[in-house]
Amino acid sequence: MLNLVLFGPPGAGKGTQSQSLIEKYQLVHLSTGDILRSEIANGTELGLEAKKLMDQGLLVPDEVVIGMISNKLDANKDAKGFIFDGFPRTVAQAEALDMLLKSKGTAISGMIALEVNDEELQKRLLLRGKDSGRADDADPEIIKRRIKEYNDKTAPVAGFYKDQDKFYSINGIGNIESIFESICEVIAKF
Ligand code: B4P
Repeated sequence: MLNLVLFGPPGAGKGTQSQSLIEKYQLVHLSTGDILRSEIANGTELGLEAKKLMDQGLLVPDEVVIGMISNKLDANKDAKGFIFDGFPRTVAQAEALDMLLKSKGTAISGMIALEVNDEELQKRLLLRGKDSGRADDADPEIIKRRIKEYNDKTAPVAGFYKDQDKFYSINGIGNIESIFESICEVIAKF
């Protein structure tokens, strides 16, 4: 099974690259951001709680996203593999994911981190904010807070996979196709 964690700060291109990866490798795409936005769109209780945090650029509690991922893994028992996009975002989420996959007799194949500097992230997210309707993309102060949340809580997740010898870093600046090729070269080494 190919189980890939796509990692990087907000706006690094995780969602963008996932689209091409799921097609090429026939993986099930698990984006916690997309799942949360669909809960919001459906007006569920979980969605209403998540929206308050997401609109401020803050992370949603670990137990909420871990529960969502567990349900999705159970719902896709015959998958060839998974691409985890935007998850795990904390070390507690990474530990929970390891346990969930172990209980299903599988494991993470590798983490690929897209490296993009803060200035480029700001530029990309504000550009998307012009027509995405996403409150968290519209305000430079909220974007700064998302980047701070990433540096404080999410960046340490890289160390978790480095310790397991599963960490690979890629330059996330440049054209989308050449970044995709670099990711495929890394996957070929798994
Ligand atoms: P997410 O939905 O995961 O999204 P993201 O961080 O905004 O972005 P991504 O890296 O996928 O960027 P994209 O490809 O779209 O998170 C949103 C919020 O949900 C979080 O802040 C948090 O509140 C909550 N959340 C989600 N998961 C959670 C978890 N596990 N735990 C707790 N809370 C969680 O690219 C961005 C833009 O850049 C696009 O417009 C794209 O077109 C452009 N772009 C991409 N690649 C480019 C390139 N190479 N060059 C130029 N532009 C590019």
